[in-house]
Amino acid sequence: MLQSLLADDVGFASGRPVASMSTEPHSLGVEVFSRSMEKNAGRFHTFAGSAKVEREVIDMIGDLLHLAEPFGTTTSGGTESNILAMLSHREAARKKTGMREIIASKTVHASVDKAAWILGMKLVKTEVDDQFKAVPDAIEHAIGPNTVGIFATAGTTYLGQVDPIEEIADIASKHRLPLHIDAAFGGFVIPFLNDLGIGHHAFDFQVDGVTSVSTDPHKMGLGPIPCGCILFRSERHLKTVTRQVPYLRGASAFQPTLLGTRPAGSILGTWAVMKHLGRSGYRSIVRQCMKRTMNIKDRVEPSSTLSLAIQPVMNILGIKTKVVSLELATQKMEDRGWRIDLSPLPPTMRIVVMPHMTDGTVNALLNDLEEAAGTVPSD
Ligand code: 0PR
Repeated sequence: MLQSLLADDVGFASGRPVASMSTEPHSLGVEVFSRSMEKNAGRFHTFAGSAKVEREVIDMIGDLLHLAEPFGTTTSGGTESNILAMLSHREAARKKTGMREIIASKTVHASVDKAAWILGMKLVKTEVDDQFKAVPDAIEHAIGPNTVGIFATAGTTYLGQVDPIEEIADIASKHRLPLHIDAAFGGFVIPFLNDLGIGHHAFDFQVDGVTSVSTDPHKMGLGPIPCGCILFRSERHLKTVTRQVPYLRGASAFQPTLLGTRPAGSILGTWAVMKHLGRSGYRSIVRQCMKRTMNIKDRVEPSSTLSLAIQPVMNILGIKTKVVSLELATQKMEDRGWRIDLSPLPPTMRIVVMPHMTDGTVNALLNDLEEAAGTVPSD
């Protein structure tokens, strides 16, 4: 019965999901997770070994993001991390009265809107430039007496763009505001782009003024879902989001997560995948994804029916149509079995070139894209 119910799922092995930020998790992570189903990361007193492993995951991610002594936690993903980051901004400014405000550009992920909604805060959205990057001047202009923090993105959901983090960090420091970087996707991509010489972006704790960074092993880290991570530069910030659970003992008594009971297995799986792949493993995965991203770019650019919204910064592309409407072309792609997104800003078909996309998939995708975008509307 279950198998027949699941017949409608479009798995990564089919190559059809082309706008997902997650992928088939590395088999080692799956193996470790499947052996660890009973383990609860909300009870680290009982699962003290798992707590040590979580600490090592945090340290490894700290190493990746240039923070020698990270204070943080694993989370269920980018949404929870953004909620925690915003909570830390709110709690650090408890003395401020009135509606507390967070500033972020329009391209910030939907989970930041959700965080503001949950936390009873106001999200003030600022303009982006013609490359869909946050505009530092607009952010500075939006700062007012109720502002308690700033969010910027390294690897935007729609286009994989990186905001000008250094300039935004200068503004945050000048106004003594905390700055959170949402690198849910980019955190496991940008360090390797830097290694490969494909682009250089300072986006993490290397930049003075950045107070927290989140990144998700369950996206380009190839870890099993759910595994996100948020790191704070100082213990003070982590403490602002930590609550005591009175009846629990030892390590479980102080919880910085939104969740109580949560799987330790995906954290353990992530540890195994990170140890196994190492920097060189991730670097070759990113190299491969970027090669395929450039293959798509090379076919779209000269096309008479398709165009790119911006030059790809990482393995995410926003594709526009020139003849038929974007909605129609996207629907045709869906009808052909592709699982693709329609982004609003700018209006584009969104493609995320994850490791499950092979050269064959890319070729088939482009053939279908050219056909879907090439039919005149009256056909
Ligand atoms: N930050 C950025 C920049 C993201 O792209 C995403 C994920 C998140 C945070 C949230 O991460 P989690 O899904 O791990 O909580 N964006 C995904 C995507 O666009 C999935 C998604 C989509 C999540 C819509 C929430 C949502 O409301 O593929």
